[in-house]
Amino acid sequence: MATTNKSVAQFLENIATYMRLAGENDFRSAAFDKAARLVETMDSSIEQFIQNGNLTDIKGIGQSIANDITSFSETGTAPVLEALKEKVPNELIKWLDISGMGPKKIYKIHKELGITTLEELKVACDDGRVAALAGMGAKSAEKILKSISWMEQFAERCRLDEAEAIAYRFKDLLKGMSGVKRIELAGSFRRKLETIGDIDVLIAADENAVQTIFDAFTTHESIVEVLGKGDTKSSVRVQEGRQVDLRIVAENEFDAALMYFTGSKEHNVVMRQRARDRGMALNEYGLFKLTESGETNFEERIPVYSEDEIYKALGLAWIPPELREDFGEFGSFEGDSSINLLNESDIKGVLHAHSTYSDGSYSIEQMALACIERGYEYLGLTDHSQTAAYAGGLNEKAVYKQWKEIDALNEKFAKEGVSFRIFKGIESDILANGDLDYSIDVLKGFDFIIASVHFSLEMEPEKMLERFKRATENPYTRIVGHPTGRLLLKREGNPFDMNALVEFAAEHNTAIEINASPWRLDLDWRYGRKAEQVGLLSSINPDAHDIEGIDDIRFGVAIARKARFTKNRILNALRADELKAWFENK
Ligand code: DGT
Ligand code: CA
Ligand code: CA
Ligand code: ZN
Repeated sequence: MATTNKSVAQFLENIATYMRLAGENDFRSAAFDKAARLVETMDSSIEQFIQNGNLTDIKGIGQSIANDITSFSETGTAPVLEALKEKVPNELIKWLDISGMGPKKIYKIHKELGITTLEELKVACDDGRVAALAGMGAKSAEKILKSISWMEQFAERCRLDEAEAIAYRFKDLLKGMSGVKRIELAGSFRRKLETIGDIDVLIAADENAVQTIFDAFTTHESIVEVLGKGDTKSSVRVQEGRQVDLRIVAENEFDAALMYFTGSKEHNVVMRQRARDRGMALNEYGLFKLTESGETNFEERIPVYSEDEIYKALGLAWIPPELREDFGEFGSFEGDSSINLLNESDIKGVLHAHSTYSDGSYSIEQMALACIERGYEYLGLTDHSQTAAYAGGLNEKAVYKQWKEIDALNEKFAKEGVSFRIFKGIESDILANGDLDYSIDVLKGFDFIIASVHFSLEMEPEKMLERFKRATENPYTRIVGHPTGRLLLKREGNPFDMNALVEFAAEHNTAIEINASPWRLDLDWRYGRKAEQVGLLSSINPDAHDIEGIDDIRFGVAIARKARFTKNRILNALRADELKAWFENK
């Protein structure tokens, strides 16, 4: 991977943080902080200096830090950082996640009270020891406790990408075992909820294989605790902190169980009622007739053995798992009616990606080649705009340079007969008053513009809506980026009236992206019905900062399905020429 200004800055900041956690001399850590800011904001690429061996030509970088940077670019770390990591207890690193706790404060509490774990910290906040420290007081102790409980609440769920890694690990482990007939992931993971509580695995297996399967499950090396082990269900906790439930059923009960454990609870409630209304009982074992007194008659199984057949027996077409939230799906799938949801294979190109021009890790050409390799037909490159200095935003000069590079690459593709094109885009900051971040002369040179808010996120909701509206009606804005600004399980988004923006964007022929990064998944799928009603267009945007990031598109497609999008309302399901025409039509 290329060494970017951003990655070097992060590395240097990391050293400064560790130094403070280790209680080292303030001047030293401050020097690393200063160097980090310097590298992050300088307008040339640090990689050039590394290659030329003249890092010390940069004013403010001395020989020692230059050596650390060189070592980082060669090995991904440096001896100074590794030594610090030996010194600082691992438990203390967790304290950094407590909002409002900086490394200096952490070191002070750790040192003076002789405590290292979160539990010890909670007790010390409770019993007054933290409050008694110089410069702390009762208010600070209370604030720390509140932040810890906030943090722990978040820790009860995880992002979709984290859940996916755990879920696939167990699916891979178990699917090939002898006696396993079928295996599916159920629960909120199958429904593709944006955050996941626990992971549910369902298996149909021969009865004599059940114990061996449970044994393999509960002894996997990634497990830290077995929470329960029975004849049909076992639960474990994995090292990432998540719970995983495995249920094993007989083959003829698999589909009813899959439907039941896919949920949601709210969806199941409606399904059970529909069964009752038709003289039947639906449960995790199957669909049964009712006795005369209205009890489930387990002797009289209705012969339906797939989800498809169960839905049909209840007067519905098969409902895709992503929609099973009792959020309007019953109305849309009544009888034979259904929605032909977007599929991953409908996606023709990649919009919203960053290169080394701003805070991405790869060159434009590397990103383009990665798109080609994945079978995409175009890349809409959108580095950050000039106000986003912290992310290496492009000044006008850099924009012109980038356009030249893109023209040259497009020419090269054409000459080589490669049917692929790069669109000149920018992720323009939306300034506080709703303006875009360049003069009109520059704005009109882009093929398309994504307009995003990156600062003053905490604005009054009414003012924020106005800010977004100004940017949305701007003739150069084609797509609004990550509208709430949320970072899942970390930062709440701005609570402005999203329905109003969805309506406004549709009226002004401007799309709102579904940011496919598992940190964002923003537009939230809950606005999907409004979007459908007003005909809002969207685009499944990976917001890729590196090559792997491109593959986040799968999360975005899942959320788009949850939001009821069909491919005719998705921009990057268009072919390159169609998309270009749409870009030009505002
Ligand atoms: P999560 O784990 O919080 O992200 O959400 P889910 O939906 O995966 O919930 P979970 O793991 O508690 O249960 C999985 C599914 O099993 C759930 O979506 C529906 C079904 N289920 C579990 N408990 C109940 C229940 O008490 N009543 C009904 N109707 N369904 C249940
Ligand atoms: Ca679950
Ligand atoms: Ca569960
Ligand atoms: Zn952004």
